[in-house]
Amino acid sequence: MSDRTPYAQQVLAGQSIETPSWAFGNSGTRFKVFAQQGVPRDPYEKLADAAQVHKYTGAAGSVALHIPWDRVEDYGDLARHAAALGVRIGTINSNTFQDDDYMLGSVCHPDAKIRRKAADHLLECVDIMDATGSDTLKLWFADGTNYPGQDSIAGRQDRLADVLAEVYERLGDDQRLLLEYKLFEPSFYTTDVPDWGTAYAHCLKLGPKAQVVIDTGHHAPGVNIEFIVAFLLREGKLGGFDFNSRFYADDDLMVGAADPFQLFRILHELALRDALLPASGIAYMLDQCHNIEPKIPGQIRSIMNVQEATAKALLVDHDALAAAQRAGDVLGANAVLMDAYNTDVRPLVAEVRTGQGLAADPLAAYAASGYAEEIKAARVGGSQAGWGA
Ligand code: PSV
Ligand code: MN
Repeated sequence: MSDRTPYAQQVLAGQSIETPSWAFGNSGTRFKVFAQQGVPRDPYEKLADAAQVHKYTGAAGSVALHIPWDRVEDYGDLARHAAALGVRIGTINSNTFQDDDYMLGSVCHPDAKIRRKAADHLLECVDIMDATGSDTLKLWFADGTNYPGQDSIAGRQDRLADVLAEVYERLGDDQRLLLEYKLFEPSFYTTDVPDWGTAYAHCLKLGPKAQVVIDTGHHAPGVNIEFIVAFLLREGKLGGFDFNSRFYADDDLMVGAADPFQLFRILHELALRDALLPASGIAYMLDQCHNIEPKIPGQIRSIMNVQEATAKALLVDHDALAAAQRAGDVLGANAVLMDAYNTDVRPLVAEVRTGQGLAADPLAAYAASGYAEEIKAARVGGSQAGWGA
């Protein structure tokens, strides 16, 4: 065992990764949404499932909501329900992409009435933050165009800036907004927030309560995400992550499934700056859809993947790395990283769990609990939650 093991175990014990409420509902592609048995019918049942992920991992104590998918009568009541289950409401995610009015965009739409509607939705999300105790608003805009000449590229930036400024003004002292970028989809010619630079420029103008969120599936193939992490972290503008993995585009597969080495490299940049714990202010979240795998185990597996990549990142010997870098020892520096990456950290992470009174294997413990059978039997009738594609 490396002498960084106790430190790694201490950080892992305090790590927190938010689960997305929508991961528990049915999802799919534009070709087919496959329904699964036992899927939640409402946000209350989604929180119950999310609480299971926390129960077996000890690391998923907050749950992201997506409005209007998680719209309820009484948000205070929903927050109390979460607390009774041992979890809390995390980020509030807006949705300005599933209304016919948004065909040509939302906050960047050429028609002021549609922009007003979208802005009002974002303000409603801040009201929901007030009611649930959430401190983070997460904004992703599907806005963009499909054809050259369709709309003014610069004009759309002006409209975006205006709405963002209005929402920023509405935030309370302890609240912030995270702006998410995405290369393309659903727009194919221009996207109004396509990359971290655009998101960063808007956040910089807005002020300290605006930061960038990195969804790991939102880049062109081959983009060096850890560079973006290092840059934003240095600038104090890294607000959080939507973790998932991709083989082609925005696949929303389980984090660490496609490229565990990339996840390690990202987490290494965060470990270098001691930014892995909640005190760093970075919101670590999953943003995934489990189209063909069972949802609760899919989330548990994802948390485990993040924990294992984190453990490897924490084992990197920073002193040896810095010494090799100073000496210009290219191979030596690379070897320090690879030694950590190639360590089997599963026993270390299991020890953290047992130290917290949890089972060493969360997936086995969940399977043995009978919860999956229980919800299949109980959740009959009603309409299953889904993201409505
Ligand atoms: C967009 O693709 C995105 O990553 C945003 O975070 C949305 O809120 C989320 O997916 C919905 O699944
Ligand atoms: Mn996302």
